Amino acid sequence: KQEIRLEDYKAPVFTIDKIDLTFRLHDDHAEVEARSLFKMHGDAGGALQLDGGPFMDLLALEIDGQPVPADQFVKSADFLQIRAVPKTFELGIITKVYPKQNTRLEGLYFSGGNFCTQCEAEGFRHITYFPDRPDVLTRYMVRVEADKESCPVLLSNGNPKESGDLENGRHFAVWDDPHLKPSYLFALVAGDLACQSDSFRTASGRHVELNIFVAERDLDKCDYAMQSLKRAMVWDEEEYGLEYDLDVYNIVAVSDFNMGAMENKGLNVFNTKYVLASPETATDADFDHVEGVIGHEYFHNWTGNRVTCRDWFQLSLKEGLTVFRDQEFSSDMTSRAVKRLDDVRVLRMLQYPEDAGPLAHPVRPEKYIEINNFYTTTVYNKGAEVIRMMHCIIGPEAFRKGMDLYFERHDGQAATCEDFATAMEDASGVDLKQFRLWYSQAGTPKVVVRRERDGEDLILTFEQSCGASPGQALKLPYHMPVRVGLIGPNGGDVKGEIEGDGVWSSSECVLHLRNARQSFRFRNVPEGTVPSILRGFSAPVVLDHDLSDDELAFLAVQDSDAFVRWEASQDLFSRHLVKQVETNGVGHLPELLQQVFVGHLEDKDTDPALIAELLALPSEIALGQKLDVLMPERVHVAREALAKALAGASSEKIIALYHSLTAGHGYTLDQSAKAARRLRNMLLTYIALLPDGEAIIQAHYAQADNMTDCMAALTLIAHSDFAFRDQTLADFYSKWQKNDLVIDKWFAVQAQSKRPDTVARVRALTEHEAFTFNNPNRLRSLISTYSMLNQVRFHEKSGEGYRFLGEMIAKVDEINPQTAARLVAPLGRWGRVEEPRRGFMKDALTSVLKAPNLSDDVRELVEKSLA
Ligand code: HT7
Ligand code: ZN
Repeated sequence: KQEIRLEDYKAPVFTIDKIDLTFRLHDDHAEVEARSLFKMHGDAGGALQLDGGPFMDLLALEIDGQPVPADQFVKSADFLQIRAVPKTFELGIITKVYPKQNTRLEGLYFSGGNFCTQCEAEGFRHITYFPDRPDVLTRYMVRVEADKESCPVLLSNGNPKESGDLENGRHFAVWDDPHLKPSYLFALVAGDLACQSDSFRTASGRHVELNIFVAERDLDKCDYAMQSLKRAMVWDEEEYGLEYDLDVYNIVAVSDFNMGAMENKGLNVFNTKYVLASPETATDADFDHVEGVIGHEYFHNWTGNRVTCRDWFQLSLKEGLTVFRDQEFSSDMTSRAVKRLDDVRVLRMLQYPEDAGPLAHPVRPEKYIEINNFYTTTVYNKGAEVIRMMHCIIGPEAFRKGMDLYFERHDGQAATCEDFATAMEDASGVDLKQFRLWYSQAGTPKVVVRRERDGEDLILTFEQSCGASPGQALKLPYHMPVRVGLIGPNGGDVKGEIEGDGVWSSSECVLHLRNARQSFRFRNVPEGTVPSILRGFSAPVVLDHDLSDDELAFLAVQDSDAFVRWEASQDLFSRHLVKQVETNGVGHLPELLQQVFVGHLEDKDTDPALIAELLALPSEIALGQKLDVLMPERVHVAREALAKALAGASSEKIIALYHSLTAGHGYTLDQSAKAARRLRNMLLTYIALLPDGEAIIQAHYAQADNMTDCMAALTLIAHSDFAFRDQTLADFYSKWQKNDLVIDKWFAVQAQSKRPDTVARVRALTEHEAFTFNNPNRLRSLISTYSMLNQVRFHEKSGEGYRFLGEMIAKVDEINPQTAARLVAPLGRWGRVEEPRRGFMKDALTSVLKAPNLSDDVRELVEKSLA
């Protein structure tokens, strides 16, 4: 495959006025008839080139009803070229495809007894020959024909138009989508599905039928998704004035899916993981994810569908913006403070390593070989941070005006990131020229802040820098918003008159950093005032400050900003742990750490969900990132030792708080009940380290009446040497073996175990009767959990973890290249470790390259990872 470059973008030469598609679905194949009205613009030398895939047969090709002679077209594995076409014409194509043989899960495939499609990014070309690019927008009319008994449900995009019976026990349905759309938003589903229905009336009075289609046995697990959908519809109307624009909103849940969900116009296809939820089978985090992903796909209807992307380099235009929108929705539905911590943690754990490694790329990449490899945490999560910074820089009112302007200008079009930034600029009057570097420069900037006193004044001096990334040696300084507050010696907010590029609003200010080095003077700041810097994590940077341990302890308790409180606690723990790791020490528990920890335990004024996060030690992965050289074993040992010391020093308080949270809490999904569970389950992680912890954990597991509590205990049991460990895991398996999503948890919990035998057990689990290489959820639950989340056991000094992952990548690649490619990243982090690990990691990558028939997807990432 050839590299595609942003700088080579050319507008399409052909547009399509409309397309009529007919799908004739059969047991072992599907026939697809496509009739499209083409119009040529400018001069294409008369030739028409269409994208196509290697897995379909061409049965017929006609122009204006006349067969195209064989010498007038050329067909290759990935295109079809017709030598000469008129200026306007109807193109008729019949193709034959094989859904049951499609294990790649793109194009038309079969999952759980149902036909379904996945066309983003380039799946439509595996259904028919077409200009499969997002800037070719057209009107779709789709007729689906299938056996009535095996496929009673026939769905496509848009509104239902017609349906009826055919001969031989078959039937049909016609769907009409009045909105222009690119081919990646096309969808079809046909099968035997049960349906939960509801309805919604939009602000302007449109009646919308809402349906969630699932397997009959899962019908009792759709309520939360339906309620979430209705909440999302209200939220988008209230926050952005955006209404739904069809008569039906259909959601289908399928169990074999490469990603989380897909925003096809009027017919979202979801991974079951983000639809199905009941208290017995889903954790509180699962419920939150269902709400977030349902919201995300719904919000795409405007940010992605009504305004789509001009080309795939602009992917973050829809994904970064829609993640920002789903984050804000979830913040409004749950706890804004805790949601922000969750999002920051994800960014640091997944995106920062990507941005620091061989696969680093800008939010708007400049080149790719396989676009599926660019559905990354950089495009999604850093992309959302870029939108969040714009929101912070221009303020919420101007941001809303900018969104209105963006829709006014680009509704029905395929737009660019530049169009979005221009709309924000025009709406606010703020110059975002320098800010645009966030789209084009890769890497996580580092910001060093130092303090000086000058009489009554406090001066903060910031220095920003950003290390080299692949293909980008030197970086220019970014425009970044840094939210700052000042906490006076008595714990209250101080407001110091500011000199420099910053604006106060109520108790804090936004500093605009634009230079490599820049100072801000705050006038009349009382002695003993502590600055609270980067509130709300207002820019995705690594901050280096000069606050003392005492000052951190002060902020951890006193700051009115939840993010800085949490960050100060984390910094305090990290400082101690990094020292332990670097000196290979097992020193005493510092008094200050214990005081802060107890302060959090005794805090009765803060949301218990936030307390849970304040009590958490930095993860092994977060600690690893603070080291120049990753020492996974030492990190693990030091962290366990600190946790044990903290638990031991406050055992009575921990156990008392744990029991107080048990009392009086029946299971509900209220925010307060969820918060109590979060805190109680965090306390349980400390209890596990106490001498009498085993009994409490066993009781916790036995008494759990919901999956949140059950998994909290099972995770600790899986880590442990408890005598009942293996039996508990076996019982769990036999209880839940018919529920795929719960069995995914069973695999994941074992993959996360810190026990020394984990790598052997994970390998053995690939032979388990419930393991399959064909289902992406199952693969992720075992292999990604192990290699991405279990730092100490993945980085076994023997290199066994790396060899295992290399073998898995090659094996999965034969079945599903997209999913295989998503397993590669952990092996690319060899620059962070020393020999012999480094050599073992490179060996594992090299062995993947030797696999016969390696896909472009995997090859692109492995080659970059070795570079
Ligand atoms: N926009 C959707 C992307 C997606 C996808 C991409 C490549 C391969 C398979 C895929 N399934 C879904 C998901 C989203 O961001 O909403
Ligand atoms: Zn998305």
